[in-house]
Amino acid sequence: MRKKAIVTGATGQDGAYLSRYLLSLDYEVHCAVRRTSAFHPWRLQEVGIVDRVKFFELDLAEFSNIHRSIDKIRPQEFYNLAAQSFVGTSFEQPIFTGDIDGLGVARILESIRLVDPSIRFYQASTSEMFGKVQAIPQTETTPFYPRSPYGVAKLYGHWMTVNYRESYGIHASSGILFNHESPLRGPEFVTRKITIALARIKLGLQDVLELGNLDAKRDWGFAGDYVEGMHAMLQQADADDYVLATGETRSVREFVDAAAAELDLPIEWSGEGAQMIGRDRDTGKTLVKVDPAFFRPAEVDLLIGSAAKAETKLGWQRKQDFAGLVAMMARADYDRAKRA
Ligand code: NDP
Ligand code: GDR
Repeated sequence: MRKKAIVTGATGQDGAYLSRYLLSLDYEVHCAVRRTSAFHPWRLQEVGIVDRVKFFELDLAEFSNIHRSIDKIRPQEFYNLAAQSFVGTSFEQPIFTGDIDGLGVARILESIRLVDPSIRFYQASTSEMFGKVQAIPQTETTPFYPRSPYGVAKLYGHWMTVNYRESYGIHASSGILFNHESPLRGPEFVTRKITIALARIKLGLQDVLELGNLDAKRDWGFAGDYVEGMHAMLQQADADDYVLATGETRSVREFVDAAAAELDLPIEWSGEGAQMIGRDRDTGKTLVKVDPAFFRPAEVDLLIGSAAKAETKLGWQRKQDFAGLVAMMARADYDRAKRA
């Protein structure tokens, strides 16, 4: 019999890659989508699976909806990828973010406990829980210190996952994933914002790229690699928590440099902090400048993870390196901008 999986957040970046991966393993994939005035499963279309998954309506704000869906579908595995996932917005919508990213997890776990405690559960936890980092690199045992309403809400979801595992024996795992990107990344996140803007600048469709904190450092991997780790966590005899990361960290400015080089737009930097400017080395034209509007009330300055436990216990390995990831994203956005 085919295994059934529910994937929430299926219309998001990870949802598309995970659904495609589960289909490749012959799962019956039930994609949860929330009702909107216009249904746009563009990522599922881009990965070529929109006709191969089953859709059903689900909102993490509604307990009865979650409970009934689990009861009706009766999956063996439940992947919770749904979230208000943009850290910047969480400062503007802290209560909504807490409801979906925190309490939403409790609603699912409670439904699983009531309907069928043998359903295996994956929670999309995050390196944002480390926030003001207490150790370098960060591992499963590094103390948490979230720096945004998003990080705080995700920490509640993480501890509820641990608690339901320890209290009720539910096979509930928490993947503490560091930033992972792709050509399917939302355009508001810094990597995709950079590749979209530089592609447009290269084609003469835009003048300048405006960014916030250029010194922030992230551990950036490829989303396609990370969804394989999510699945591996649910195949273990025992549930547990795992960090997925590359073990390398780069600044936002380094990401800009790598994407610009890929598009043959060499950048020369001058100034410091909020005064920093990136100019075209050949023409002197300003290509990148800082806009304080993109700074956050509290920042996570340096994230770098160790995936040693996942590598040893799950046999997980990331395949895509930083240069390959940036090139893939820059090329995809250049081709998209040319077609538009
Ligand atoms: P996206 O922002 O691309 O996708 C988020 C998904 O959640 C979308 O499908 C969205 O639906 C859905 N969603 C939002 N609110 C609700 C709700 N109330 N009810 C049901 N669905 C909802 O995120 P990613 O794919 O990048 O990330 C997946 C998960 O992993 C998220 O939980 C994120 O917080 C977490 N994470 C991501 C990391 C990353 O670097 N990408 C790193 C660590 C954790 P809609 O399309 O309708 O908006
Ligand atoms: P992050 O991703 O907050 O790490 O959360 P984002 O790409 O938004 O920011 C990364 C870093 O870049 C700095 N930055 C900017 N960010 C944005 N969005 N726009 C800008 O113009 C800009 N300029 C500088 C930010 O300040 C930050 O330091 C992502 C999400 O996917 C979360 O859901 C996930 O949990 C974490 O990654 C791990």
